[in-house]
Amino acid sequence: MVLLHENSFLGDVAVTDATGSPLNSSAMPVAQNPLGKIPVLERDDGPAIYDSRVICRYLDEQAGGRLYPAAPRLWETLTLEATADGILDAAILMLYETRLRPEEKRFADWVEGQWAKIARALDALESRWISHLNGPLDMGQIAIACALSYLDFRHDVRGWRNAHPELAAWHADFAARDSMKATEPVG
Ligand SMILES: N[C@@H](CCC(=O)N[C@@H](CS)C(=O)NCC(=O)O)C(=O)O
Repeated sequence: MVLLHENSFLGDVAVTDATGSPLNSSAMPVAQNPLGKIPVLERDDGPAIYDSRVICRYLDEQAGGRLYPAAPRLWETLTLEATADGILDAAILMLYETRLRPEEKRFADWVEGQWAKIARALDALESRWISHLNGPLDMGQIAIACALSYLDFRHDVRGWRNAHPELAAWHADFAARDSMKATEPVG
């Protein structure tokens, strides 16, 4: 959604809601994505495509392609996107553990193992990636900003900003963009 705002491409994509989980995929677009996950993008010119990274790259190309730079910077952009995706996957698994798993079956060490992945990723962003994050706008920055906003949304109690002041300052600036303000998570 942030990419659509940044590329002024909102009017070219119809957005529909879907909710579900590994315990209930009945409302998910499983015919379009056998993994039963959102987002999925249905296209007029080919089969449905899925996974945020695939969809974002496709939509950026359709919109004129300004959020994926040429190599060699591209490899950094894609690595940042993958880092954001990994943070989000771990954050969602933590949420499922407390929301979906019966209390007597919950495994605290496993949850901490997921948080440890996120914490290492945050450390890497703070120590190695600030200069890229401050460069020309790209999809890596958007993905990381969304992942950090998701941590605020679902795992605020972990206080990710405490040990990551430069990342926190970068995120504060980025979150003030119209595209981010228009797409803040609710619910
Ligand atoms: N790496 C995937 C992750 C997608 C994902 O986990 N989506 C969640 C959103 S809540 C979902 O659909 N979960 C349902 C499930 O895992 O069954 C992407 O970025 O598209």
